[in-house]
Amino acid sequence: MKRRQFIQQSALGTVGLAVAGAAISCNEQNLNKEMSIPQKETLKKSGPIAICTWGFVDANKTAGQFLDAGKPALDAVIAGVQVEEDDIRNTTVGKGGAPDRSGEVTLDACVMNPDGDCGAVVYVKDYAHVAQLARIVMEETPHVMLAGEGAEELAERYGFKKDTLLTEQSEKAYKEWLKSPKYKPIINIENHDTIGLLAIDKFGDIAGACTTSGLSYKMKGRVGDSAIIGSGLFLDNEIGGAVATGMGEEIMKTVGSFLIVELMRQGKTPQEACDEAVKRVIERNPNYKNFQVAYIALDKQGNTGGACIHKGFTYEKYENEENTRVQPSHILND
Ligand code: SD4
Repeated sequence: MKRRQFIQQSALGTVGLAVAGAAISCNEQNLNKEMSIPQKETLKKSGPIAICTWGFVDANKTAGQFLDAGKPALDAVIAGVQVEEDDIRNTTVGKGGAPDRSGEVTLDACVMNPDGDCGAVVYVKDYAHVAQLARIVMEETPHVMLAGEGAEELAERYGFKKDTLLTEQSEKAYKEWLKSPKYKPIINIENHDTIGLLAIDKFGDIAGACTTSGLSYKMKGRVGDSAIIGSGLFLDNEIGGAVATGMGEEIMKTVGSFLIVELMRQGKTPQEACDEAVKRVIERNPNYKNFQVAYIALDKQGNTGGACIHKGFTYEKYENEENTRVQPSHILND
């Protein structure tokens, strides 16, 4: 069986399950019995959906409202994550992000569009809107990833606003940390963290973005999972998408977001796929109680799921003009 045909049949199978037990309309019956090729519009069980990591209500609503206004998913996810890139209260994203051990704030981000194109930037100083910068890499250069000075030069060339990312508050916290610096990077288990945002738009197309300042007081030059396509973010517009947050080193070892999309391709629901990806992280890692890893996922039919190690993680879901908080499955109850 050709790959495309297989995917289409799997997708049909999922739709069949989704409508079982409900009053099945004539169209849906036809869809199950007669259609051999699923059509985008018919397959969608609802309107646009946006989901994002942690409790970023404003960011997720912004993305959702973009979608409701008929904007493409990529515009929506970038507008959404920019809310956090601008929010100085978030110490893990954009302006106000915690610095590395040398006192410098460096940002990582990536984006993917429905065509499977991707762009990423890492180790970026002085510019907060790194998800948009990743989009410029994707759309305006022949490359997928730019690092450091090269990315900053691109930002300047495209008129991005230069900014001081270290705020008074994050500098104060850094100085406090310097009093007894531990080499261990600190991962925030319960509070605001990296934002990864996935959206499915009115046309049924999926896009995603992920943006972060990484681990607080990380080693100079350290880059985490958030800008690594397949780890912090992955999507296939025929299947669905996934994003990650938490200890990037552990996410990269299992290429978590790619894994989730591949598991969904094999027929797992977003929830089952996220559960399996977390299981992979903890399986051979006796230290798993000491860090957080969390995933969220969205499939082509608009089903969502999420899983994490520590209970403190939640995700936001915008659907039918409403934003709700979802508590995903978790391994530890602390
Ligand atoms: C990183 N995954 O750089 C990011 C950090 C993060 O929640 O997600 N914090 O490893």
